[in-house]
Amino acid sequence: MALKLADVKTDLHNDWCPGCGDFGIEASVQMALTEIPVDINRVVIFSGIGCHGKIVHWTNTFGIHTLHGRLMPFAQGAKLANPDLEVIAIGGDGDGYGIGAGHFMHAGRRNIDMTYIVHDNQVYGLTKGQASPTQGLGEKTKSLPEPNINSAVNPIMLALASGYTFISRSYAFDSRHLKETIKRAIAHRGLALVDVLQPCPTYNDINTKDWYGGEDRRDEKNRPIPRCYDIEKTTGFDPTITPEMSIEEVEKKTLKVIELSKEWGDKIPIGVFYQNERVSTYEDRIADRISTYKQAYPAKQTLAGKDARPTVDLEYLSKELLIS
Ligand SMILES: Cc1ncc(C[n+]2csc(CCOP(=O)(O)OP(=O)(O)O)c2C)c(N)n1
Ligand code: SF4
Ligand SMILES: [Mg+2]
Repeated sequence: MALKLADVKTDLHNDWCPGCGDFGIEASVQMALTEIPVDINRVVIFSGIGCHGKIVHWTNTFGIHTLHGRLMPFAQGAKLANPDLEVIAIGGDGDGYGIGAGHFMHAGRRNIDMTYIVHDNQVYGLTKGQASPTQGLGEKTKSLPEPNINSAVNPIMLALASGYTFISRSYAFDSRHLKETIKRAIAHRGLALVDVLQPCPTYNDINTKDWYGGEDRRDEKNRPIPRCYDIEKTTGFDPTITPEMSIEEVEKKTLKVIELSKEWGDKIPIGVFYQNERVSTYEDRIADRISTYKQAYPAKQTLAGKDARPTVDLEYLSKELLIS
């Protein structure tokens, strides 16, 4: 039976600030869940620590609010223990590109079949607006005493260099685009990144809803000129890398992704930048070594007998691990 929006929302009190882009992301995640062919009892959302992390409290799926920067170890562990789950990791830009950057990078090398959505508001919202790794050099939001002394990381390039096989960007208040991007990320077989540009009206007074919407610049009919443009719709860009393509074609497309990822400011590309269908998933690589993995994965194995005693011989294990 198709799910309704009310089925995937909880009625807990929401304390995000009025006008926060987190609301747009929450609505798009929930709408996407009602439109994909998945048993909601198989969906698990993991979140990091930050304002974004509260999304698990307000979304009616299994949900685990993890530790700051440790979102990916939790989410990947669950998916490997039970590959039948639909795992969605939802983090912040500080959580994933800052303290959790090592996990962000190594997750790309594994290519586990799951989705990673990042609330990218260029600040550490929960801890009162310090510059996050995506805030540009020299920018001074109202919460910084001095302009930012560090230059920004580029999440699209970071993901490309790390091996993510689906790399996309969307905007929190373009709910149709974001919802469709999330659906495509979930459908992709492999690790999918959705970097979501998200206004934080409380601490980031530079990248505001008006700024993204282009209210500060107008065309001849006095209409705002939005900054975000859809790369696939406006330029006909096709992000897919198929197994049949030659190395030269793959290189050409990858260079185009790098070129697009550098655009920022007056024109900000959104959409799917890269979808590589040539790379095996980590689950496939394990199954190549352990032929029973997909049928008898760890979550299906008995850990304890009826007497609650472990079914594995722990004494043997501890002797094995003993360093003499
Ligand atoms: C190990 C650890 N270090 C630092 C903190 C403090 N802390 C909590 S949230 C946060 C930043 C959150 O920023 P981001 O991930 O961008 O999330 P946002 O609040 O912007 O959604 C920090 C530094 C913490 N909770 N745990
Ligand atoms: S501090 Fe910023 S990110 Fe956090 S809830 Fe408020 S507006 Fe949203
Ligand atoms: Mg943030």
